[in-house]
Amino acid sequence: MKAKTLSLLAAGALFVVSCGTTNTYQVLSKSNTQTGGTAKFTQKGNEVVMKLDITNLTPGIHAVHIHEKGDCSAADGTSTGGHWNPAKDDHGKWGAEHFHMGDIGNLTADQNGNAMLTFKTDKWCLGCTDESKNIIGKGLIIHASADDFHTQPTGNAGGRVGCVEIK
Ligand SMILES: [Cu+2]
Ligand SMILES: [Zn+2]
Repeated sequence: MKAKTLSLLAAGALFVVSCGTTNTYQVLSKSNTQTGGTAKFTQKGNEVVMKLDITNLTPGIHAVHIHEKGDCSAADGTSTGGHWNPAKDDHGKWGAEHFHMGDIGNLTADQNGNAMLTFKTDKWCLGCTDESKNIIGKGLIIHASADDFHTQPTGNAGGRVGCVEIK
């Protein structure tokens, strides 16, 4: 039984190596913070897996969104624009009746300011021709505060402390 599980895992790993494309980005600090870490995006078949490994956050809950522009040049991150929202829907919680395509949700930083999040969806793609799914050219933002999933159009998530140009 155990050997069978291991061989299945090995087969899965081979599939990832042969069929997955992973883009890894450094998280840029914004708004006079020391936010750092990495964001990895992997296309696996028709799904995108995002793995965030974030450092130097304030302990507690922080919103994570994909914003409409892959431009982290502004010191406060506002150059990324608003939430990526190709369907012109309302802001909300991912999977609820209304949400933006960039409404990933929240992550929690521990007492040392470290946070990890893995997120998987078939509603995104990496570089496909469907612009309602393509996240290349967009910006990932880590916020100072939590997303309340309610306030329009931002979730009242506060300033922008980390930024990634997804390119
Ligand atoms: Cu945001
Ligand atoms: Zn939103």
